[in-house]
Amino acid sequence: MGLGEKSVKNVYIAFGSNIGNRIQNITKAIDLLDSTEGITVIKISSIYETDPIGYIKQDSFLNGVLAIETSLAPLELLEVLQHIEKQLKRERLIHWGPRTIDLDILLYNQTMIKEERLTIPHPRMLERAFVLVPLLEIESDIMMPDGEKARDYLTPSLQQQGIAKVATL
Ligand code: A4P
Ligand code: MG
Repeated sequence: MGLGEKSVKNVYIAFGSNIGNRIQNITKAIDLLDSTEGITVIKISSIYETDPIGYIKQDSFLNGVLAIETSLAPLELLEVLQHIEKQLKRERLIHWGPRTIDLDILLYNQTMIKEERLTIPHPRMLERAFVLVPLLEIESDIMMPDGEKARDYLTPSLQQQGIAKVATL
């Protein structure tokens, strides 16, 4: 790295949509991300149709995971993601409820962050097949900052969660 050059971080982002034209919401969000200065989309997982977890009286989701490279700091990246959510007219009516697009930071290099606005690794990522399956699809050897392999969390009971590959972009 030369003087003045910003270091590039490897970051994984989960996306999910369960309102409107879900594929179009996802494609738009990815295009907006990739056209943001300081962000390059490197890999996109398949798109999975998934049963809602948490608040279950809502339509099924399309979920997936992106690998990006970024020179942005964690909170700068969070702001970009929230701005894109806003541009796609996401309305927060019900916690864990329906959304046109949800963009969550899963991993930021091997950094651990616990701040009011941002927790990395994402606190629920290891309990959710709709996150783990696409993440492992694009990065099968991915490690958690505590040295565990993400793959070891994909237990048979987690694989019971309804999730099916439906498309590739
Ligand atoms: N925040 C803290 N850490 C992070 C992070 N690593 N990445 C804060 C992104 N944001 C982070 O999120 C609330 C606040 O979390 C943000 O203001 C940010 O400062 P939000 O997106 O506004 O609200 P939310 O989506 O209702 O909450 P959250 O935590 O994103 O919900 P989850 O845990 O992601 O659950 N079922 C299926 N099948 N597929 C889904 O995608 N998603 C949810 C949402 C529930 N059930 C689902 C799915
Ligand atoms: Mg979110």
